[in-house]
Amino acid sequence: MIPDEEADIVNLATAVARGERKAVAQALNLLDDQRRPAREKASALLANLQRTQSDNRGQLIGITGPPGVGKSTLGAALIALWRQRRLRVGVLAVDPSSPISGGALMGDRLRMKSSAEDDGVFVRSLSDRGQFGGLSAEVWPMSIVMLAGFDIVLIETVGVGQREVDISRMCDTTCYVAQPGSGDSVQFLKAGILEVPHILVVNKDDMGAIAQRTLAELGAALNREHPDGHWQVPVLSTSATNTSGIEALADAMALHYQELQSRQQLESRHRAYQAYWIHKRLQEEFGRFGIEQLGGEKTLLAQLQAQELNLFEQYESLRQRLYTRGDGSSQ
Ligand SMILES: Nc1nc2c(ncn2[C@@H]2O[C@H](COP(=O)(O)OP(=O)(O)O)[C@@H](O)[C@H]2O)c(=O)[nH]1
Ligand SMILES: [Mg+2]
Repeated sequence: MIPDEEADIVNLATAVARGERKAVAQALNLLDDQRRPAREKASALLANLQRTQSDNRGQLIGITGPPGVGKSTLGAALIALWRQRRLRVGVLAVDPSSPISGGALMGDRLRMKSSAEDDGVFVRSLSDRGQFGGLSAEVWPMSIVMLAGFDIVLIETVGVGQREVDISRMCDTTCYVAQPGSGDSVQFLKAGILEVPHILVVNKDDMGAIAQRTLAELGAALNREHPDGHWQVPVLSTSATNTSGIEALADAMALHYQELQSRQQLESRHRAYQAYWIHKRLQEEFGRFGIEQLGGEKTLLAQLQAQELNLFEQYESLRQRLYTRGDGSSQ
């Protein structure tokens, strides 16, 4: 890059870190641009943000669960509460059927300006491109940008099974939302198909007894100690439409973040998300064979987590290694 462009990137990073909407939008568009000069700029931007914003990180929250369970409605209710608490929120909406949208945030009931006017909320919809376990491949790079500019970054994904695993490997706090009367969640948790979330929510509490029963079943099915350690998984009940239980949910999320902070786990977790992201991209591009060429998944992840290089640099240098071996493109 020429010096002028470097200065532009520094300015852009500074404006993103201040949460300026135009800058955030511009940065996200840059990440979407696959042309080579844009890739270089995006790489420089991410490197700058990761270098300068490491102490100033927002909380990355994943909200997941089956379609129709109320994730988007719950997200909107949480956002309204977070805004009352003066927290600035970025949203990466991956669910194409019912994304957390500006529309969901409007209405006098919530006594807030629409997200289009509210400077403290920024919503970006992402396509679910089928790959990446239901998470769009842009999710992690975009999270880096959003985390620099907002106190909370919320990601909504749909699905049951593998997708929860993916989101839990790229979020600080994972919240699984279950449907009253559906035994699936209980079964999946018991069978180990569902990665244990940090917070479990039974939504639609307004449905009454059936919601209470599911709450009890989930509470009983779950070993409350999270596999990460040092965290008891709360099983909460909410009604997103009646906005009940939202404060307790937001408090549990904040508590989990404090826990991660006090144990100084954010930095290492973020390195792990990044390693995982690079590994997934390489696997998509070069297949299992490519990963084996790089020493196998375990070795690769360990190496990536130990490195100081920035996201795209790490990714590109590994791609180059596979291409120059001449055996990467065969998959
Ligand atoms: N009764 C009831 N309905 C809800 C609640 N939360 C969401 N819904 C409804 O469930 C449907 C699906 O909600 P949505 O947020 O789009 O679910 P998502 O697919 O998980 O994002 C909508 O019709 C909502 O109005 C709730 O707490 N109680
Ligand atoms: Mg939705």
